[in-house]
Amino acid sequence: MNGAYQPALLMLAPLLAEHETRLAERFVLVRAYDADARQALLAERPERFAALVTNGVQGVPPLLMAALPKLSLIAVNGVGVDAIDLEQARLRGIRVSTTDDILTDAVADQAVALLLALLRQVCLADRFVRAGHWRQGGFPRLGTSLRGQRVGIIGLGRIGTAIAERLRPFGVELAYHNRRALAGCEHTYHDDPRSLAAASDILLVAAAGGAGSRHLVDAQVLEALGAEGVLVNVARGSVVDEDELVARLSDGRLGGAALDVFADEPRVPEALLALDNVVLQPHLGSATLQTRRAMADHVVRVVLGG
Ligand code: 8YV
Repeated sequence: MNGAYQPALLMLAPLLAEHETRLAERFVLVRAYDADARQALLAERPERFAALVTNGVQGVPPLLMAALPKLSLIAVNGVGVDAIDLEQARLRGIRVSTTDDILTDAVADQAVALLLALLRQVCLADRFVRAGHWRQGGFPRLGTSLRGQRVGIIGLGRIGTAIAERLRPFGVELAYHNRRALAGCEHTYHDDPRSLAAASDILLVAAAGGAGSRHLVDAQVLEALGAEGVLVNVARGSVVDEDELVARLSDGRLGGAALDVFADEPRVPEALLALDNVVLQPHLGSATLQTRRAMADHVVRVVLGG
């Protein structure tokens, strides 16, 4: 559209370059990835924006949403809507689109990868080899078998169910906690996360974030999981009381944790960095090329009105 009028599209998070190129054929892309850039763009005709692209973590700051009078579409490159003021969107008739089921497999794969990495000490042993310690003697600690473990899943939605399907062939016992029991579900239901944790060796968090699930995994749940228990979180850092988690991992009241998500990303509590009983990832649940391509394809389709 050389020279012709092009509407503006607000980008609060990037897409893959190939997808941004497709969007740039129809829109002037205005990128605002940090608070300063967002503040600056409000001074420049905020009524330009009828649509914006964001991701699950960035969401849309409520004040920014309020300052965009013509906004009618929020296209989320992800499934999480916990960082979006859905009530404001509803009242203003703003459509919020997500990538639905597209990332389910990738996040479920990541959960299993993290769990095995933790139990089999993959990252720790890798550090051992790189540091040259093997020449002084074999790896000093045995790992833990997954077979026979009791796995409790907090949040048996699409991703939680995909995790359960992957774990079944490993010969684990599966149980779950949701607000309500799922009709026809074969796994044991616990109406309270504490009782699930008490009956689990491994607690796996796959619940949606937001006010409703904030600190669902609190001190009592972690206490019930106990010194031999391990926590895996691929959902949102906010679902777990992170201070409690860090304190218990540090003094041995909790056995270990594999974490893809944190309460205040990209800040990771300093104390975790020195611990051997944790596996830490920079929020990579959906981060495969195939998945991110499929997610971005969907976002482009939605923004272009397909
Ligand atoms: C990514 C996620 O953070 O979908 C989500 O809610 O947390 C992740 O897939 C992100 O949205 C990828 O763009």
